[in-house]
Amino acid sequence: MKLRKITALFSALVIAVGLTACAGTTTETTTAEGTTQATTATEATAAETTKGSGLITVGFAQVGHESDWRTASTNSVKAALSKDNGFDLQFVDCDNDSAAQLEAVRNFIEQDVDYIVIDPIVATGWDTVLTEAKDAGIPVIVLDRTIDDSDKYVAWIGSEFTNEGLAAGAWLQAYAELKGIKELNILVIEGTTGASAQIGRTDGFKKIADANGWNILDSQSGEFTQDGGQAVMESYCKSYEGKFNVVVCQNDNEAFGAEDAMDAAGVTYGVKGDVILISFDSTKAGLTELLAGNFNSDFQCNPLQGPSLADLLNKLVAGETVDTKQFMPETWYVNEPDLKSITYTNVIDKSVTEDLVVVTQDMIDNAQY
Ligand code: GZL
Repeated sequence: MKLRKITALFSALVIAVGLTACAGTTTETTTAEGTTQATTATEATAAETTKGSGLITVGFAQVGHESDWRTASTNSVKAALSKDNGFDLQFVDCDNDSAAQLEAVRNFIEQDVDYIVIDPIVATGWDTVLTEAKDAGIPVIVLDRTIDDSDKYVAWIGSEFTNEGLAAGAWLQAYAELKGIKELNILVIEGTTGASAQIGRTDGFKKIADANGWNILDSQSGEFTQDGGQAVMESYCKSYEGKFNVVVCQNDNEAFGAEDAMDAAGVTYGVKGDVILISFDSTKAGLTELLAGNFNSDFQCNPLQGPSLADLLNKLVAGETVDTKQFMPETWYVNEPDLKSITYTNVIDKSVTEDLVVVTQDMIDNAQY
């Protein structure tokens, strides 16, 4: 059995025990001039809390349960918004179904919850229901993925996905130069079509691919799932046999599926293989594959947003000003020590140099998801 499958089993047992993990959050507000530490006023006013229960009622419409990352996100929010912490959490798993997610939000409005939290499956189609929430006087907070066609929400906590894609491209450029790889023929397994994570990672990586004249042979959605990643990679192995030397998976679960497909097709990958394998999320199972040399790099996307969400809600209840944008701290993990950092131009046109971290067993043992 693959190392990661054993680890995944262990991790599932550990999570089942109900470990709660709280990662710190770097609070930054990105402005046209750059990233600054700032507290930004918000229009939101403190909602009456409790509805008589003494608890803050929060309706959370979660994407689904498609990946290890999503499980960690759900566990982080449930642990932080517990009754002991003063919350009555109404949780809905929307199973990657946008219609179900809109219905869940409308039900929260009907229930007259104090706050609504949304992790939007896709980035568009939100303005109508957010207008309904605003008209009902219910503040909305967006978590993780972004809403790109409406600003009717109080705050957002998550990651800069385009930067994640740019970082992966910048690493591949430096890695190829270091290894003397002149020609890059790339296959991409995208996340859920229309999700801001899929859009950002695709756009960011493609910007660097285009600048370097790399050949992206194909780019199809694996829905952020292991089955999806395996199905797409099986098709790729047939259509592009012997023609590719890089696979980019937009999350670890797709990469696990891609590994299984390449194993079956006799394609070698990772540090000692013919194909460079790049992933995102940096879950415990993903970092285990990275340490084993099956992945070449893994770009973290931090799901542990629960504590920051609870802090934000408590500030809103108290009528305090809050940060309207909070970015999660993230690390770019690699297997080999040769490259120490990467430099690229980020989404606000700033040249940034960011460290690369060589994964260790100790990091995996202490990983929080
Ligand atoms: C990204 C998040 C993505 C993860 C996937 O912030 O929305 O969705 O990268 C998850 O693992 O399914």
